[in-house]
Amino acid sequence: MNEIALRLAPHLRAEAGGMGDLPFVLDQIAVAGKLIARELGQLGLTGDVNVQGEVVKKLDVWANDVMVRVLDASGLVCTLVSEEMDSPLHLAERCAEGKYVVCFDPVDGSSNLDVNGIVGTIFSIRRRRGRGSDHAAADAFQPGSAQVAAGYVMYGPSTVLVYTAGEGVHAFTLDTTIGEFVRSRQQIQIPSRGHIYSVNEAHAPVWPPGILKYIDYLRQRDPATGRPYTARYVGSMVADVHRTLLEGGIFLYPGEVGADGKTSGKLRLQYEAAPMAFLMEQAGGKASTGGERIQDIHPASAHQRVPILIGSRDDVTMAEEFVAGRR
Ligand code: FBP
Repeated sequence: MNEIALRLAPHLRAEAGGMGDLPFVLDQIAVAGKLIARELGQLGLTGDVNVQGEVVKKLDVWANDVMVRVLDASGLVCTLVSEEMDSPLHLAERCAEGKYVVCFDPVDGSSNLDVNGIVGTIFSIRRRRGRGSDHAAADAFQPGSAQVAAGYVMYGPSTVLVYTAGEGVHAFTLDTTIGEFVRSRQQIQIPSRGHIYSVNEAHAPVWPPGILKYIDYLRQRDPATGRPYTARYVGSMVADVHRTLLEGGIFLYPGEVGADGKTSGKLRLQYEAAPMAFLMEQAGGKASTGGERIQDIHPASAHQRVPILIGSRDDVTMAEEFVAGRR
């Protein structure tokens, strides 16, 4: 077995072909993942962080700083968009040479932190369109289809980095004995249909009627059509999408209808929906709002929210049929 080829960095270099210096940016994100994994490990040990809830919250900010520092240090990134930063951060001194825009959610699923649940870091990389700081604003708002790489680091029983650079989806598991991400899966393909649905059903009263009908359809008993599906929901998108990627089925965070005006769901396009959509499509799956392909949406703001249906191709297509009222 060729050990070298299994580590992330050499793997990225081996895959580098047409990726230019993108592997270096991905490797920097892996470094951030290791640092955040170590800090999460500390959290568990101290225990006092859980009691003082607001200390937990600091981890989002700390992880954001780590991501900013490692991406700045790459010298290749001009603009950063983060869940933890109100507006895009342009690293002016980097924009002369910096080729990339990185959107990220430093700690996704943060509500799981104080119960020692699974959280993750989600990232999405796009190439800059222009040179110099006057392009920086436009560069921060590109559709998902402009992504050159995307992925997540999942902090669970083991720390796993899953990414795509347009050549399939690969997974690396952190071997804490050598401090290296070692390849654990390559060319991941999602089953065309699954038997698990994942959604927060507490929001059902404000779901669009098509979603209500669809979930009801999945719960009906009909072995001939592989129903009923079973339900799984961690409440951390990284954990729920990771399971869906490996086992098939569908994860949904639908839009909501109601007096409170929240119509576009909760999850953010730039650093949650679009990167997961790129991954899922690369694995043979699908991701839409119920009507529109997530990757085609042009972001109007850094923190724009979108409804998302993501997972196995046949399951998402079926859900779209219900949303469109064709079933
Ligand atoms: P954060 O990035 O602020 O943690 O929010 C995103 C998220 O936690 C997702 O990971 C998860 O899928 C969703 O929100 C859970 O929302 P809800 O609690 O409404 O089910």
